[in-house]
Amino acid sequence: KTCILIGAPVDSGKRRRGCLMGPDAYRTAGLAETLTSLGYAVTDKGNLTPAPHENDHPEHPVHALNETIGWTETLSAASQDAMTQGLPIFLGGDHSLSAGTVMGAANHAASQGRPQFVLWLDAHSDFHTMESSDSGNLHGTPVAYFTGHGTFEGFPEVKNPVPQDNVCIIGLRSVDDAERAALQASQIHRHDMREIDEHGIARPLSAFLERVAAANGMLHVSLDVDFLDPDVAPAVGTTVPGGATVREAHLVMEMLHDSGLMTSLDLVELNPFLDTRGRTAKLMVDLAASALGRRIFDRVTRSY
Ligand code: DIR
Ligand code: MN
Ligand code: MN
Ligand code: MN
Repeated sequence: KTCILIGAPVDSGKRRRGCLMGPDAYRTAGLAETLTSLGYAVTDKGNLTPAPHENDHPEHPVHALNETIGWTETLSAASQDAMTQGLPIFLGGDHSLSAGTVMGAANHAASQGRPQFVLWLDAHSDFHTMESSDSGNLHGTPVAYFTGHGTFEGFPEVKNPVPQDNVCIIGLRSVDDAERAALQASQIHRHDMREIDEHGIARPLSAFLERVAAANGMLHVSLDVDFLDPDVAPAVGTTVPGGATVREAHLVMEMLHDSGLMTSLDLVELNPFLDTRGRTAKLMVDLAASALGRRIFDRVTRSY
């Protein structure tokens, strides 16, 4: 089995800079070596660049719109292509990159006649449209884009929108009024931190994985650094207290591995400029390792 590392130094999805350093931080933290030690063949495609695009106007209410459109074009093509070669792992880059990576995965799934599912691990739902976003930051919009919710003028057409019912968001604790209303009116499966506190993180994840398996679906996993508690993962521009613990996050990853369902993965929003001695980068690499089979002991029975 081959893992394909794709550097996506996208920094256009919000105003605070630094995510462009993410891919090299993952490399420095030993991602490729870790996956090799787990028995994978690893190909590193290096860092991509956005497709040619118009200059952005500094006064436009949507920040760096054209650059993000360029990235979406590049990444959707790269994602669709990599899906035919192995398991792509996108080294972000901010969360606007998932507009492209999920679209490419969904195009590939459609070509196989299989449904696409998305697991979104994030403090935020990223379900804004360009109209509903107060910040004008496109990293808050990819879920709306790839589900076909709202018009994304200038972006590539979404030919295979991911059905809302195939999207599961876990870790929510920062959702504004417009997003809450839109989410509640949608079929997206949403699990906030209170639900995790009350029932544990395994319950919503198992239910989702069973649905993916029953549908013979492809599963894209998008892991935002701010899913994690900022005490253990400080290197992100949008920290929100009360996030997932190290063990909750590893359990999600271990269950994903045991399920055998994950077909593509984003590691997003790491801002190495904000890290302390690489600890967030190292934790993200450790989580990727759990998702790809690192374990404490073998399990006799499947745990999902
Ligand atoms: C935030 C950004 N909700 C916004 N979202 C983040 O700009 O509307 N997503 N940080 O992970
Ligand atoms: Mn996000
Ligand atoms: Mn987030
Ligand atoms: Mn659900």
